[in-house]
Amino acid sequence: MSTADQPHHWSGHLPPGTAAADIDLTAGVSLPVAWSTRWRAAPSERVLRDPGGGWMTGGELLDATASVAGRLAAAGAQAGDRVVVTGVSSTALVVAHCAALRAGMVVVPLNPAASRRELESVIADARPTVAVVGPEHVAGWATEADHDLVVTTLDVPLPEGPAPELDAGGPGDPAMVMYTSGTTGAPKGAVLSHQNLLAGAESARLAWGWTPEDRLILALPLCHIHGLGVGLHGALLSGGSAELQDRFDVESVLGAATDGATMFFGVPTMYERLAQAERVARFGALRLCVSGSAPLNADLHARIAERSGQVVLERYGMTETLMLVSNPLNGERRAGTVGFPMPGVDLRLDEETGEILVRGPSVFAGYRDLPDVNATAFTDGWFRTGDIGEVDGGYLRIVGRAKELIITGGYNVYPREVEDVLRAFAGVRDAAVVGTPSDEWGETVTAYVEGPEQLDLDALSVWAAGELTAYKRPRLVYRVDELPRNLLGKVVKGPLAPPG
Ligand code: MLC
Ligand code: AMP
Repeated sequence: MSTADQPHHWSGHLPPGTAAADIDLTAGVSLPVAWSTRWRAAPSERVLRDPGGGWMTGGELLDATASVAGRLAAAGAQAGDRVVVTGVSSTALVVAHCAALRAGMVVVPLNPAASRRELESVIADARPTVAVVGPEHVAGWATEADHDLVVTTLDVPLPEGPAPELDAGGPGDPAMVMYTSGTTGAPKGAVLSHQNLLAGAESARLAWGWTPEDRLILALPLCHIHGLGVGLHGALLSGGSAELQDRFDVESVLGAATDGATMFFGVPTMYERLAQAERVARFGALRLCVSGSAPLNADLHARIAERSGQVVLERYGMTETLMLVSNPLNGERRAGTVGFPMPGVDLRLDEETGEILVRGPSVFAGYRDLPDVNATAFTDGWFRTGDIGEVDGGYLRIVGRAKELIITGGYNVYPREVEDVLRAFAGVRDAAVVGTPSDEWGETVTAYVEGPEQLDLDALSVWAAGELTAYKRPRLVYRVDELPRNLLGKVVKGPLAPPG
């Protein structure tokens, strides 16, 4: 990469008068320390609004998280033990999450719509002590998966116990394990330390000028890094507040936008739906709207700006690294690019492939118990993102992926996992899964299955629906007599196209 091709330095995100050398993203020690300090200092401030409408103050969060930490500990969970937390957004879900973190336990967030197979593989790998579970059917599966596991509901109605030592997790201690299915099809648990989580949230706070005056509309699920690691953690760190919504609904978001909220974070599919709403002009009332998790096309960016005056700020991140690159709060937000590195992030492009390599305090140290995978995930301490970038005038553009990945509605789907599920269906000889471009979803998961003419594609879809979280399920399924292969017999996906 020539000097001209370097992205702007992250100091470009800092407020005027602040130098990069003055920044220590981890000075706050850990999120639990930073949060509890804030809650103690301002116990009557409203912090979290439940989808049901009730607010929780800092003082209530301080007490509720200490109490739940005591109950988790009395149930046998110690610092370092994994605690699965899964449910649709609510203050109870957040309390359980923060309580476990405050007690030094390691949170394993899980999508509440996960299939039984997915839940079982997470439990087998993470070996949790307690599972805090919203949906009743998931609680049943969890109990059957591990009879020693203490399974409880989101309110954690377990016997009381004295609170364990709180806010004592050290910067290098694990704080969360987030599962991604990965290119091998098997789940990989990205281990994020307290330092990673704090640095990631602090970097977003600095770059986006997040203050105690802010109120975030939080309609993203709280089981992925976007909603949880940036949205929730950042809101609690900034001293501002968050309005939780238990599902994404255009009218609820636009209603909140003109009713006291200041920020919205979303994925492009959400912006596409907002752009089409009659009352989209309301969106202009917000101070800041951030898009990420998938590419936001320049046309959509322009449509939102035209119809609402809102110039969406696009950023790029990953579960393993938290937020990496962002357009600036002040300065040009260049559509079709993701901006330049976030505070604390070092970034370079692989000279041969253009792959984006990163390092910094928010970048994880590796996947749980996978030394072989970890050995190739890093090069000389730089994490290989698997995304291909290009720098143009100091701004990074994501131009492709070195990894096989489909992004649908901001959710990542690894083709290998879906192919493994399809191959297990009677009659299917082989399967190839690709993304088909879609205006609404970005990409649509599409399967080509090799099998006999009488293969029942409807039954196959029903089978896949039982095995996979809904967003991973192929929405388009085509039967083929034979998948295209190279001389070695390996399936080549390039020529795959819908019949006719
Ligand atoms: C829902 N469906 C999806 C889907 N979401 N299908 C494909 N892809 C998706 N993402 C299915 C539903 O199961 C349903 O299927 C049908 O689509 C219509 O449902 P809907 O009610 O219209 O969808 P909705 O519930 O509104 O969900 C859309 C969405 C949601 C955009 C709100 O997908 C979402 O919350 N996406 C955000 C994902 C996210 O948080 N990603 C961050 C990852 S972290 P059926 O068959 O039942 O009718 C990351 C790092 C980073 O990437 O940088 O941030
Ligand atoms: P996940 O593994 O779910 O954390 O998703 C991370 C991946 O999402 C990245 O490696 C990128 O491929 C993709 N991604 C995130 N933000 C963006 C963006 N703004 N533009 C393009 N891709 C993105």
